[in-house]
Amino acid sequence: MSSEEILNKIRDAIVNLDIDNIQRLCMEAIEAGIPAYDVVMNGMAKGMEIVGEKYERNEYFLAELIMAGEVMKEGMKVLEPHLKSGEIRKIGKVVIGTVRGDLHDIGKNIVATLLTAAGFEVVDLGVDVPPEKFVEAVKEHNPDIVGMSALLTTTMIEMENVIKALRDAGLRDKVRIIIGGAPITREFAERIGADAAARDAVEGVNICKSWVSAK
Ligand code: B1M
Repeated sequence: MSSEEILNKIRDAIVNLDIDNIQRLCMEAIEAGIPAYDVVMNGMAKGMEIVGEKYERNEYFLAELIMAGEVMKEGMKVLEPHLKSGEIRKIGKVVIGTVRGDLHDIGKNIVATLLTAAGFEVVDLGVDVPPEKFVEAVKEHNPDIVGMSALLTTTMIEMENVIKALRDAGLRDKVRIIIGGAPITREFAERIGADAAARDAVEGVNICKSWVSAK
């Protein structure tokens, strides 16, 4: 089977909510020499996009969204050990979280995993993170970068609240801020005073790498 065929099977396993076979397929991909990184971005993430489209067309409902998230997490269990960096020296520190009111964490987890694989120390605050918790984490961990994720148009505004809270605490200029998630645009990032917006995890990691290498 070609790499493309294996990746398509993994994509379809997400779309078909096939929790029984996702780990086996991910193992097959690794054994076939496909980088774990490609399995996430060109297999599973593609499947999640299709699940989202089906939800929009009322072909899938909330139960299917939850199940698709679970299938993706099962696949990640196989792939994560293959994504981890062997580096001892860390290239920078990132505090990351999904903003208040938002429980979507699959994309944020991929970003955190790929950042770790790229050599960053990552402090993951989880989901539904209020601005005060971002501020506390910046005080405690002194990161180079703060990363925020939001998937809902109703929660993206929380990103601005985090930036305001960092500004009020005198911490805004000590960190670079990157934001991401399906509804996030460059224009929005500029408007709320973030330093960058990333369309996907790969772009996000590249932006973070460029910031620490320019230090
Ligand atoms: Co929700 N949901 N959901 N959901 N869900 C969306 C986001 C939605 C677009 C579906 C739709 O209508 N088409 C829609 C939002 C509409 C809107 O706001 N305009 C929606 C809705 C409405 C809801 C609920 C309100 C549904 C309800 O209860 N009626 C509810 C809200 C709960 C809450 O958060 N308070 C809800 C709940 C859920 C589940 C819990 C069931 C589940 C999440 C499970 C989980 O995360 N653990 C879920 C899912 C799975 C989705 C979809 C189908 C998939 C999201 C996902 O994981 N994508 C989603 C539809 C869609 O996005 N097309 C949808 C795969 C992931 C790899 O992509 O997260 O975009 P993504 O991350 C990418 C990039 O965006 C980027 O890199 C990642 C990898 O490349 N990125 C960053 C993300 N963060 C970044 C940070 C960075 C850099 C890059 O730097 C820091």
